[in-house]
Amino acid sequence: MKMKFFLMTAISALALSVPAHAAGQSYALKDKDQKQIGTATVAPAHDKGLVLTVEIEKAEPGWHGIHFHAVGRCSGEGFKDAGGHMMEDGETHGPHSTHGPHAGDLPNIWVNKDGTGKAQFINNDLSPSALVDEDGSALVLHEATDDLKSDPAGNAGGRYACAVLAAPK
Ligand SMILES: [Cu+2]
Ligand SMILES: [Zn+2]
Repeated sequence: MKMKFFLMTAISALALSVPAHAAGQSYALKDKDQKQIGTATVAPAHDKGLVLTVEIEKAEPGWHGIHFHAVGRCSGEGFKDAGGHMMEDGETHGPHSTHGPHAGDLPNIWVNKDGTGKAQFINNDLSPSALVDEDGSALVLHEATDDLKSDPAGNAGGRYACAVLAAPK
């Protein structure tokens, strides 16, 4: 059984146990009006993979899908230029699908009633260098909950915010 990712810490009540400024490279998550609604930080794991820290300042309360998308462009209607999820041939979406998850899939992130949310994720399928490929990569926060099984994108609704992690070469 593949154990691809783990939700480490998700709620602000645990904020004191999370480093205030995680080591790594930080990126602005911006909504369609180019307003920053949060920050994403990517750091290498010591052996393999990466640690992603997400801090949301303003989003709708509840669970939200979040994924690494295949193209480093936060443009187009609904950020469509970011493309689909980072994946290898034959992978389907979500840990509950037979051929899942995609390399770029992550657990949902919880946003509190006040619009803030924090989470840390480990992804052992992607290293920081894997994000810097020919067409770059982006992180996309969705409006709705990812059901972690519906191909190709977990029925996670529209794309609410986006961060370019690496621009296309
Ligand atoms: Cu997505
Ligand atoms: Zn996916």
